Amino acid sequence: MNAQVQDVAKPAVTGSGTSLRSLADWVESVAALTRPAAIHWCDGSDAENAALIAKMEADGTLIRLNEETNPGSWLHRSHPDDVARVEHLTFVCTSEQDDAGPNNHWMSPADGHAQMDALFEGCMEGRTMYVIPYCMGPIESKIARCGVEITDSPYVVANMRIMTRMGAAALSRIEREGGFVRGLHSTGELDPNRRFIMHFPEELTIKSYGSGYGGNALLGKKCHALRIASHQARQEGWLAEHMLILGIENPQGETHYIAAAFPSACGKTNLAMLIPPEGYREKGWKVWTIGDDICWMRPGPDGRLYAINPEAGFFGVAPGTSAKSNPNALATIRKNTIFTNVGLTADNQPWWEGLDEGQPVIDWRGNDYDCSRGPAAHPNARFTVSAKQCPSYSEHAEDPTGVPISAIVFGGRRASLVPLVFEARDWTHGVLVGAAMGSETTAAATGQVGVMRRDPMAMKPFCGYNFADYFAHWLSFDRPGMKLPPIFHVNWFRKGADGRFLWPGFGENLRVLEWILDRAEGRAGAVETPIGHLPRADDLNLDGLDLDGAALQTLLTFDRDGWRAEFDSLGAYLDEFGARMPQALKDEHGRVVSALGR
Ligand code: SAT
Ligand code: MN
Repeated sequence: MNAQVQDVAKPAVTGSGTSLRSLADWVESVAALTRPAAIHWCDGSDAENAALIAKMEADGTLIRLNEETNPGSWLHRSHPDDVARVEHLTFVCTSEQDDAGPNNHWMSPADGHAQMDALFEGCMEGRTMYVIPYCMGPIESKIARCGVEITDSPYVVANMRIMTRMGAAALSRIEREGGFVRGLHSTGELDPNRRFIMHFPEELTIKSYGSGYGGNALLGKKCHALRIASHQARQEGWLAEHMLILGIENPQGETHYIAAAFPSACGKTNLAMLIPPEGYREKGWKVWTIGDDICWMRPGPDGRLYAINPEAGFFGVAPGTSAKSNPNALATIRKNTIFTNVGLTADNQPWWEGLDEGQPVIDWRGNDYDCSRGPAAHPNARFTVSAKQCPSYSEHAEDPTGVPISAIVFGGRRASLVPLVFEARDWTHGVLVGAAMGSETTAAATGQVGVMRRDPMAMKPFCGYNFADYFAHWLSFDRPGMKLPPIFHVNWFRKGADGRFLWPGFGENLRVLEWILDRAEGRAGAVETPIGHLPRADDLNLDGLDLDGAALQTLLTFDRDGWRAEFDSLGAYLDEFGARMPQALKDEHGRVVSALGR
């Protein structure tokens, strides 16, 4: 009788299994805790994906979209309470609270594990547990790193297959290397009161419960490639950053690469896929996409920083994506795309606010669309799609050595004060410019939208350790033998008195990027101010741009009084980190404050 009960309880196993003892033991221990009905080792094959998709279509997790207009594409409607990252439920569990810093929610590792393991206990009963080996970065790249995510969500498996190099090749690398980041995920009951995203950087471990949303559930993305990787990067001398990477090819055929940090839902995907304005296109300018969200950079033998995109796909914001804002994205998502929380047209095409054509008849919750009840698509509705489908995807995106970075750009969403662009005087000043970043909050995280907050280097939600140590790590790159790129700050979001954006943005941003690259080459002019070097109107190529003189004036003005107040508030922010804040950064702050005068 007993033997029979044990037989029934033992989960059926499908897929390869592993020869790596530490991985096999971990999977076994997770199964003992979560008690799934079955275990499947994912190989990433087309057949496996087709079977998962069929299962999800049958149970309503995925809804087939119009096969003619959107072949191979699906709609997923998440639970209405599970539509964004949950920063208030995201923890970094380090032995010492100070190692996580005031920028993170902290719990002791023992308490974190106890709390999570209580949630995971028996949570996969009746479900299949999927084991997903994945690689962040080109599979042959030394800069790439591997992880294994265990999840009970087939939606997560399908998304991880697009967003990472997932399956057999990753498993072979893991078995060869022996080490990997451990991620355990369950959608649980999708109850916001039983939802936590916990990181244990010292153990290279992630535990996530109660959400199926991208940033909370696709553990290769923010949890691994930023929070855990930032910790690894600090130990090993590299940088894991919330940055897009793009290549700009000039008419001479030379391509220079820029890494740019912006907070979530501030246009990283649009900038990474930029289409040059007509005048530039005619002359032969081209823009190449390497990545739209995450950048891993490390010094090469020549002292330059080399970057890879650890991801293999885009998890982009759908609303606002249009033929004007991002035609490359529209072309990318025409097939084989998973849409989450968009609306539907009468003929089953995906629809979101800002799309130029079509009419919604069903909203993201699955109700008849009624504009008085809010938008058709959730403001944080997303598409998941392979980067390979992007018309501007760079052939160098798969280079194992990465691409050399010629300029680093920081940018926030700032309605006032912050000019269109300025250049930091040197690396230390540039680190201060990154630390000073502020931005208005967006729908990518739950909570109020449009509130200004400090978001250093766009890493506030993603740095897996104390920001004071993070700034010190950035400063440490300025050493003999390094050929560091210049650092810039941009603001596409400045508004006039009438509340309208002053800068046209989108493709026209190339004008600013051209100035940035010319500065990097020592070719473009600027005026020096206490906050850095600003272009004069003559220093920018504004040919063919219809921009009113007063708007341009505002965009390029340095407002001394406004910056004094900004630097007072920045000083108070840096002080929150106490003695751990590097003196060099405080000194740099002091230098700018005295240059601003009283
Ligand atoms: O939700 S994600 O974290 O994956 C995207 C984002 O907010 O940047
Ligand atoms: Mn992001």
